[in-house]
Amino acid sequence: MALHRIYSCLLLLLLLLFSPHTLIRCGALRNYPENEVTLLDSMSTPGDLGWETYPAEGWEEISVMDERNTPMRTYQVCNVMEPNQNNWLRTGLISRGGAQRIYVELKFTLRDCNSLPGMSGTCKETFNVYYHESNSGTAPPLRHARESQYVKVDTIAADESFTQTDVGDRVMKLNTEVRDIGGLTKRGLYLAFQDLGACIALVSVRVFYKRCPMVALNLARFANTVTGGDSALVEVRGACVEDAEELEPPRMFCSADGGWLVPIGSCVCKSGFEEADGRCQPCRSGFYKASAMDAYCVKCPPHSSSQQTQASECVCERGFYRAETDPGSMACTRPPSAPGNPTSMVNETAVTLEWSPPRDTGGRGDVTYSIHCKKCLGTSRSGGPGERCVPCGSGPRFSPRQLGLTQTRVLVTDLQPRTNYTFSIEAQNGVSDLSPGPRHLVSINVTTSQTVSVIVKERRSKDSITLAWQAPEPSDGTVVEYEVTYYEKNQRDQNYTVLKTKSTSMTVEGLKPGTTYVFRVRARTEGGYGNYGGEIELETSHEDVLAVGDPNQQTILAVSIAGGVVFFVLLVACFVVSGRHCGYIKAKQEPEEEKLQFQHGRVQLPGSRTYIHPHTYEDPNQAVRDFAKEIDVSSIRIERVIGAGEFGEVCSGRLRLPSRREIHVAIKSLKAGYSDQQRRDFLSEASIMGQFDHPNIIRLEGVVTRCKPVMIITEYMENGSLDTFLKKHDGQFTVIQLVGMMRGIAAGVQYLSEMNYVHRDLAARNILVNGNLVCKVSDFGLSRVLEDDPEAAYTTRGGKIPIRWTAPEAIAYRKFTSASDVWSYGIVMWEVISYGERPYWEMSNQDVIKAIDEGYRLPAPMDCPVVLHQLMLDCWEKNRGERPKFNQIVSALDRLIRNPSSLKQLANGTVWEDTTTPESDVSTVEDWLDSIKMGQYKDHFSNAGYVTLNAVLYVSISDLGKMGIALAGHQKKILSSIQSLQLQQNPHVQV
Ligand code: ACK
Repeated sequence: MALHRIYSCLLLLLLLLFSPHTLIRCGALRNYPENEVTLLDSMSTPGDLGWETYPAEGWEEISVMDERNTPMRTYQVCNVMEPNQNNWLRTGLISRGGAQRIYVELKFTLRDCNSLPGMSGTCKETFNVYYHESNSGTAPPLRHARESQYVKVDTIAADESFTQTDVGDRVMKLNTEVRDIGGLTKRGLYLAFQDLGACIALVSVRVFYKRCPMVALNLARFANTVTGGDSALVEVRGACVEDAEELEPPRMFCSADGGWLVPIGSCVCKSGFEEADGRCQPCRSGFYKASAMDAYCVKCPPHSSSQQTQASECVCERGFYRAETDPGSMACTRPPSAPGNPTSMVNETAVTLEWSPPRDTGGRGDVTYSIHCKKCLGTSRSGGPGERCVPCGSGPRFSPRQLGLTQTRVLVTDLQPRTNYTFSIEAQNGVSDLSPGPRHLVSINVTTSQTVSVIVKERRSKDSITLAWQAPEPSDGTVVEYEVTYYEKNQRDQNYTVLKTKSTSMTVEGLKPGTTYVFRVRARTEGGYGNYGGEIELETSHEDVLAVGDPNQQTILAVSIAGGVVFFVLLVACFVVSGRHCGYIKAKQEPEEEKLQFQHGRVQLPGSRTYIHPHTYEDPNQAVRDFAKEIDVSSIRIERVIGAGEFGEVCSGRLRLPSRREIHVAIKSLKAGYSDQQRRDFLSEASIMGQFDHPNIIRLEGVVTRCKPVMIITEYMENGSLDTFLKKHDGQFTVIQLVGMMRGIAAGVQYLSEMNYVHRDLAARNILVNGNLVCKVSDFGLSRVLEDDPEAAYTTRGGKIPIRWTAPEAIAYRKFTSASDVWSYGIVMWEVISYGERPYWEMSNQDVIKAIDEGYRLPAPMDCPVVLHQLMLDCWEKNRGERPKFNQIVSALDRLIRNPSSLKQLANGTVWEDTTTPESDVSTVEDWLDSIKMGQYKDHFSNAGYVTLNAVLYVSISDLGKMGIALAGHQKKILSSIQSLQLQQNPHVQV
């Protein structure tokens, strides 16, 4: 016993020998990541740690010096020679700082038992970590430590244990392991370390929690946020920075690993401020920003200025104005000058005034004109001395109007004859009313002349009327002639007749009997025509008026009807022609729609196979007969239930068809009490699946429809659906294996798209995985495709859509195409790389739609090669025409598989590090295992049949388990080396 103790002490000394070397490097690198808040760091604790130990001869606190000769404290134990070790070490109370989940980072060295001669089973290579939560600051004494009092965190094994040779070579084998402890509720906790007989130096213990560090984004500040207790996201409201206001409430999500995700909404700088370096800065003088929605301050417009900084508008110079409706960006303007060159043309008691626009419009385009009218009575002409002028009042009529004229012309009628008028024309614009200055007018004087006085009827007969009128009073000009105009009442627009005479009466002949005519008379003097002296309606006397309608009119009617019919026929023809034309153009623009038409019409494109929609069959049973083989129920043996579908159970079983070997199958059955519609929908999946034949599409074996229950039989996929499979094997595949899965799915959907089939519900849950990791697309059907999907949500337009997987155009207006399948495929890629993580985590569907619309895209999952994330982003192009086609996706993935080193560059900016540095020239499994110091597993590999390096490239973590390699550290090391082998070269790798 004493001998054992001495030997252990010797080993401990060996640990100490090279601990300082380690500590120097650890100590020098003590910079914590920004998103980690350290609660305890044994290396930064000054003086003794003074942790409690039990028993006394167990863990021991040791001082070592770092490179700056600062003493550092570590705990070591090395009772490897003595059996039944149970050595406890416990920290003081560690306050949890409000976090519900904390992380424990342990740095330690561990002695390889194999390198200690004669250890006969007492030596261990692991230790246990426990914790105890406490409000009071007391912990159960270690002397009586029981598992019910301390909760076990994990058993810790070393990735790197060291040997005697390592000690001699002073090769450092420092292990770092991190474990998390969730669901904490009490004030603090104690950590305890249990050694059962290993040789350990616990170099450093650091306890921290994660938070999303304070950031400013989109002019909003997000405070330090402690991450959620479970893996859920914490939604955080941002506060706008100074002088900014909310455009849409800024929000972000703090992820469990301390990263910010999915910014939604933003702030904008208030009016008078603009964004610079993530802050809002005031506009300089001479500049302004009118609205928060404007991006930047801009120079004041002409004739305005801002004397102060942070101006939201510029003030107009003297004499310049801004109308109420003028935007702030418009130059300040002034009233226009007076119009120019007024002219008049008098016609008896009417006058036409014309003028030219003002020389200066005041800088505006909204110049209008108003006419001011004055009537002057007196001896002298037009406004001269001795004349009395008064406003015209409401007598004269202005055409088109008196105020707000937009043309430079107006007709004034109903003036008094032989009267002097003064018309003043004023130009105005949008700021005229704002200017206190005098108005700018131009005036013109006008004198009116004479009108023929009232007409009277003298005589009438069946075909003539005699009129008489009085000559106008003597005026400036003598009457040259009179003009008599007449037309048949109500026919004015069609036909009127003008007659001339020098006399003051006239007989108009050739009129229709019993018909009313309208007559007007005006005089012409040397100065032009006067006004008409009113109208008179006169009727010729009656005679034999035709009883039936005018034959001409009948003809017109007949022609109209015939014309109408012809017109209608033409209209219909045009409509048909234009309809076809539109259809053609649309088909050209939307090749997918063109395809759809073909598929519904069951037209096969030459040289290609096209999927036939079961709805194109009048009898859906015929579609089932055409595409699915009827299987005799006696060939099927049901073994067990493996799940539940919408229509009934899913079972696994065996199918033995005559003269074929028995195969493993999945059997979906239709539960009792179904309706006809349900039966049709259920079987529609078979009539769709039965048309496909591709290694990455689930294969239909047949259907049972002649007896109950109705069944669909497909090939059996040992590993079930991809999402559950990935979650179950988190982190256990090499990136090449993951790319291989993606490639298979892409090849399957490429085949579907070539068959013109749009899946609409691509998601990891609808992909099945067989025993060889081959992924196959499943879940075909009609209405049930989405009804069946628990992820599908009702949209505002009705109908269910799996929002997180669906392209925006399909959500917004149901534009489902192969391009929208590409979008969903990108999401499936993300699911694969993140091992079944839920896309957009716990965000609500509404938030997802909004974030996508604002341009947000899912970030690269952990350890995701940059090329794969880029391919995902390409699949998520907003414009569906810019997304890659499935054949391009398959080729891209093939290139990656052929050239795995292109996967080394990770999206987080780092490069895949091969930590195991296998010999580059290894050619056998034995050499390879030796090169990574795992030679002890040679027999495990050869017994399991892995005799070539190529075969090793397929090994998964579950294979290692099956071989009997159980230590987590060793599994990790071997898999990581396999990944290196794959990534470094191997063009022959095929998954
Ligand atoms: O994730 P899972 O194990 O895989 O649970 C679901 C369940 O049935 C309901 O759909 C499983 N499943 C469906 N089709 C098959 C199949 N062809 N082979 C194996 N499992 C299947 C699916």
